[in-house]
Amino acid sequence: MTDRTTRSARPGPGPVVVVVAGALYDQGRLLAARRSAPAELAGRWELPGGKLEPGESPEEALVRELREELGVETEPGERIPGEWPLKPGYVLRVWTARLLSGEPRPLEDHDQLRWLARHELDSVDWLDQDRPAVAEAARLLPAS
Ligand code: 523
Repeated sequence: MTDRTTRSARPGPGPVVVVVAGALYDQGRLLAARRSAPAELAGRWELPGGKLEPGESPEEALVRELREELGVETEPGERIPGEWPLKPGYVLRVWTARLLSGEPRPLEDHDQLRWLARHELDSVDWLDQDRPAVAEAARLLPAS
C-alpha cells in the first residue's frame, strides 16, 4: 500500500553539491594529485579541485581551488563531457585548464603531485570516480 503521508514527509534528495576538478595540462602532460585526506581517500590520486561555493561559477571555483591547493594561476578551458557521481548528493564535473604561471606545489589536501604523459596515466592509483574523467582528459594529450 502506498503511504502518501510518509512518502511526502520523507526528505527529498536536496540540491546536488557540485565538485569541480581540473584536467590541468602543461607540455603534453596531465597533472595528478595524491590526496592526503580524508583517511578513506588518502593515497589515491585525483584531478585537483573542490566544491563550488555559493555564487561561484564552476570556472571561478576551479581557478580558486587550483590557486589554494597548488599555488598556481590557471585558465579554464572546455568542460569535459560527462558528470560522475561521488558520495550521495555530490557530483564531479571536470574542466580542462591551462597552467598560466607558477609551479604546482601540494599546499593543501595533497601530499604529492605528478605530471603524467599519456603512457604514464596508469602508473597512479586514481580514485574510481576520477577514472572516466581521466580517460576523457587523456584524449587531449599527445601520443607518447
Ligand atoms: N572528489 C573526488 N574527485 C576529485 C575531487 C576534486 C574531489 O572524488 N577529483 C571528492 C572528494 C570529496 C569531495 O569530492 O569527497 C569534495 O572534494 P574536496 O574535499 O577536494 O573539496 P573541497 O576542497 O571543497 O573540500 P573542503 O576541504 O571541505 O573545503
